[in-house]
Amino acid sequence: MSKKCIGCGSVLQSLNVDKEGFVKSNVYDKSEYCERCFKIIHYGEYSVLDKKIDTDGIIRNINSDKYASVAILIDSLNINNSIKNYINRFKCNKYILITKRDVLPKSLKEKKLIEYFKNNIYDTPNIMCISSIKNYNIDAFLNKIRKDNVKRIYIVGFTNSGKSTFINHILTSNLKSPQITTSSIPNTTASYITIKLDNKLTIVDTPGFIDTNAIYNFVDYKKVVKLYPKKEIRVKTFQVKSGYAIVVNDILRIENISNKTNSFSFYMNDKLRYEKIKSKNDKLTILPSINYDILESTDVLINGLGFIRITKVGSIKINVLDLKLLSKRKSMI
Ligand SMILES: Nc1nc2c(ncn2[C@@H]2O[C@H](COP(=O)(O)OP(=O)(O)OP(=O)(O)O)[C@@H](O)[C@H]2O)c(=O)[nH]1
Ligand SMILES: [Mg+2]
Repeated sequence: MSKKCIGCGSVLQSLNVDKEGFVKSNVYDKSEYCERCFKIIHYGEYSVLDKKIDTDGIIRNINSDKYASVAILIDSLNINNSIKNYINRFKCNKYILITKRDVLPKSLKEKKLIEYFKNNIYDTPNIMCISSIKNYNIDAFLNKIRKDNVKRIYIVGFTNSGKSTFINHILTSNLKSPQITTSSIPNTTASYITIKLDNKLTIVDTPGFIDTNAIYNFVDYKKVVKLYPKKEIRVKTFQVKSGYAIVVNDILRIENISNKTNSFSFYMNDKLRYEKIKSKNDKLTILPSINYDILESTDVLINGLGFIRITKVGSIKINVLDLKLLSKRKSMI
């Protein structure tokens, strides 16, 4: 049987340095990890996998496995309306896990978040918030699926939703060594990684789905690593008068184009550069733009970065790297 990298699931090979699973032939026998994983783990050196993830194939495989249940992991900063279609594609027993609870402000009550999800995205009793980093609800989830007699659980979700980190924490909590490679660049996991936790339960890590609307499609990977918040967000709120705008790094400009003051709260990395400018300043106006009429308290999502809560009725203009990054939802908070 071919040997697999325990970090990303690729079949180890020494023939093509540019393909997944490469290890030098002289270390093949003793290697557990491919060279790409080794470099991520030991040197924080990232390279992007040269492979197209077959999303349809993964969903088909899972749907044809009669023992399958799925845990669908959704990044708490990226709860958008399109998730529903994706959840509906899985036909087996499903659990929804909203990940990275630790980055959202503690003041946002979990009950409220879950109610919001049920009412606006997908209604199910099998839903939980988790934080792998804070070891929050990991055991509660395991207890729940054991009680439900789940035999094989596939951990699925978009890339970077935190699947492999979650499994590593399950391993640690079961006194096993965390082995899977994790990183904030897309497609860290390359193939299925099947881990028999014990005689009753098998966990399968899967390659994350690529979201063609997410920020990593439009920014250099080295920069992407720095954009996502690493810990609890300190929300930045600006009172923005008519004729003023807020610029965030070289990514986004949001302008108040109505005649009343509005309030913009940024639920994204507070280490980014936020700057209030007058509308006549043409910073970032070169980027594509869209106008939104705000009719109720609204969140504008920037896919992969977070969201901006706009509390008052009015009109805004947004310039952004690519309009595909943007979506709107009724305010979650
Ligand atoms: N703050 C926080 N960050 C997390 C948490 N879980 C994962 N991350 C971070 O999110 C990034 C992606 O984590 P991974 O576990 O590699 O994500 P994945 O879903 O396995 O990604 P792919 O393998 O590419 O599909 C990493 O930088 C993790 O450190 C969490 O609970 N809280
Ligand atoms: Mg992974």
